[in-house]
This record gives sequence, structure tokens and C-alpha cells, in this order.
Amino acid sequence: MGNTHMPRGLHGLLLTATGIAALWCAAATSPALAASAAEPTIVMARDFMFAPLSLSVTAGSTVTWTNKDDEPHTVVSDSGLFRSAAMDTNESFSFRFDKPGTYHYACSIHPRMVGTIVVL
Ligand SMILES: [Cu+2]
Repeated sequence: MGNTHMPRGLHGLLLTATGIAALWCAAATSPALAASAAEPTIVMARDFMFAPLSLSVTAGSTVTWTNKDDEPHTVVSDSGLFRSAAMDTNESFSFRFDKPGTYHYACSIHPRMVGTIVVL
């Protein structure tokens, strides 16, 4: 009696864990899908570059920039649409793009750091 109950519960747990792992794997192994998913992310990591330099998202997407660099960076739209404060290491800034178009931005501290968001 007690012998059959325990393994059943365990089996269910294992199935759940496997399902989550499979989902996670699918997301991790398809960067193209991840880029167009609900939470597109741009990282500032090194070489004073935004990665990716150009990102395409669908209208209504919220783009998050995360600073993984030791230097502070900002994200400032050329058209004045959005402007972040200075982000220190591991700080983030998010902006929701509702209208299709091409949006150029730069880091106000390092003007050569430029990037583009294309909203489809
Ligand atoms: Cu910068």
C-alpha cells in the first residue's frame, strides 16, 4: 500500500520537472525565437556595444536593456521618445514600443555606443 503511493507521487514530480526542463531547453536553444518573445533583452556587456546592435520586435513589445558592464551606460532615443537614467552594473531599463518604426538610440555617456530597435 505505502509502497505504491510514494513512487506515484515521485513520478508526477519527475514528469513536471522534465516538462519545465524541456521548455527551458527549447527557449535556450532557439535564440531567434527568444529575441521575438515577450521580453526581448539587449545587454551591454563589453566593448561599449549594445548586443544585439539591432533588434526587431513586434509592436507592443517591451524591450529591456541590462547593463552587464563595469561602466555605467544610458539608453537615449535620438527622437527623445525614451531616456534612461545612468545604469550601473546589473541595472536595467525597459521601454514598450507600441508604434511600428525604426528607433535609433545611443548611450549619452559614450556617444559612439549606438543601437537600433525595429518595431514591426
Ligand atoms: Cu555607455
